[in-house]
Formats: sequence, C-alpha cells, structure tokens
Amino acid sequence: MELVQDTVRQPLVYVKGVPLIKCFADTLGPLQSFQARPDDLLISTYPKSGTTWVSEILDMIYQGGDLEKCRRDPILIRVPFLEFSMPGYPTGMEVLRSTPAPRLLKTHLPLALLPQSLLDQKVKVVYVARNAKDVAVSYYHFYRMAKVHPDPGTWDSFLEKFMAGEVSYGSWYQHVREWWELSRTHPVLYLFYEDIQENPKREIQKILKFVGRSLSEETVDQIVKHTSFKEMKKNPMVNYTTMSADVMDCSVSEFMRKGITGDWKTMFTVAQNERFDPHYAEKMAGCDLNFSLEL
Ligand code: PPS
Repeated sequence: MELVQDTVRQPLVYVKGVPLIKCFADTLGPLQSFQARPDDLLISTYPKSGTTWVSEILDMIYQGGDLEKCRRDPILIRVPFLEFSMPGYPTGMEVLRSTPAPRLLKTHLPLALLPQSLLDQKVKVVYVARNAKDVAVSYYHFYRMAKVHPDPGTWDSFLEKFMAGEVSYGSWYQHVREWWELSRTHPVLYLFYEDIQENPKREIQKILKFVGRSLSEETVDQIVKHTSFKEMKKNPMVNYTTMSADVMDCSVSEFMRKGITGDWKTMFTVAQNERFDPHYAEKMAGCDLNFSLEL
C-alpha cells in the first residue's frame, strides 16, 4: 500500500525535456538496453489515441481471429507496454521476458526516448493518431481516474497544460509530427482513430497487408465485431477493470468512456475553441497531416 501511495498524484518528472509520470520515468534507464527483434511489431501512439483498440485488433490478427486465445490475459500482458511500471504489477520489461515471438509491443514514447534497438532493427510500427481536441478531452478524464497522474485541476487549466505540452508524454503536436516524419524512412503504418471508426474493415485490411498476413473475410468481420466499442467496453481483458482502483478508478471515469469522434464539442467552450484553433494552426504549420474533428 505504501508503494502505491508513493505513485499517487506525484508531479511529472522531466526526462530529456519530456514530462512523464514518475513510475514510467524510472523505467527509462533500464529500457535503453531493450533488445528488439526484427519480427517485433510496435504499436505507437500519443496517449488516448486508440492504442487499446488497435492492440486488440492486432492480437486478434496474430491469434487468427481466435476469441478464446484473446481472452487469455489482460491487454497489458498480451501486448507488453514497454515503459510500464506500477506497484503491484509486473513492469513492461518483466512481461516481455515471458512473451513469445512474434511480439506485439506498445509504447507512447516520443522518439527522443525510444530504445534505439527498435529503430536499428527496423521494427515495423503501427502508429495511431487521433484529433487533438478529442485526445485532450479523453486525457483529462483519464487523468481524473488514473491516479498515477498529477491532479488534472479544472478542465480549463488542463487544456492549457495540454496545449503547452506539460502533460505526461509532452507535446501532442510534436508526437504526431515526428512519427509522421519517421514514416518517410522507417516502416510505419500511420493510421487515424477517426478512419478506424469510419470504416474498421478497411483499416483492418490495411493492417493485415502491412503485417503480411491474410485472414478470411468472415474472420475479418468477426474482428470488426469483437473490437467494436460496445464489445470492448464490456470485455474485462481490455477495459482495465482488472486494475486496482488505487491506480485506475473506473468509478471516477471508465477507461472505455465514450469512444466517439467529436466529444470535444461537449467540453470546449466557445472561448476555449477560439484560443485553441490559432494555437493549433501555429503548431501544425508546414505539416500535411489532416485530422477529422467529426464524422
Ligand atoms: S491509453 O491509456 O493511452 O492506452 O488509451 P487509448 O487506448 O489510446 O485510448 C483510449 C480511448 O480510446 C477509446 N476506445 C475506443 N473507441 C472506439 N472504439 C473502440 N473499440 C475503442 N476502444 C477504446 C476509449 O474509449 C478512449 O477514448 P474516450 O474518448 O475517452 O472514450
């Protein structure tokens, strides 16, 4: 219990200029010696962008659509989260020791903190990006329920911190831009949360092609169904209800909260929107990434 107390609502720790929750920052030293395998597949995202969704899709693909096999463990065990560390749970590095190849890996790290071996081994990356406004809203609610984060304060003050990159993992703008840049020189499949929502079957087909696998149309349809928000919300292997309420309190806000595009409209005031839009335009200037803000 004492250990849990040590991680609750602690200030962020800066590593190479990137703010991180304390327990994750502590893993970065050992993580630098991580040895990637060429057949690893890395799922990379800025937080709250559809990581769990794409992790479940990929595990289903790797298990040939076998639902029972995908129920073998919570997603944190099936898809080791590289920088994960929390009292009472195995770290990402510990989980990796018993993960058979070919491995699916998860990270939210910006490139400055990514273990070099992943780049050297040319590990394939599925990157998922989500529009900044919905990410900010989702992240605010996640800060409220996941007590390993500092107190989020009011929505207004959280939004200011998000815009300034003073939230765990730093700047959304830099993250989506630098992984986009990386896709020019490294095997990155760059996906958008909104596209998966619009046409999950099409996006799953893209993933299949990228990972060099094929499945019957019937199995793909089954994956679409099993990874719908409705199904994932009630699945304890992905909805994080298996975590202790000391670290993730689903009674404050569920992990599978709304799962929609455009929820930002219920949170942003007119004044916040008017402040956000020019700031966004400035931060994304010269970048050809386009996000859907509604479907
Ligand atoms: S984390 O903590 O960074 O790994 O979170 P992450 O999984 O990236 O993002 C959580 C948000 O994704 C939504 N989600 C989904 N939306 C649509 N369909 C499916 N199947 C799905 N699974 C997860 C989840 O509800 C969070 O978004 P919000 O807006 O908070 O509901």
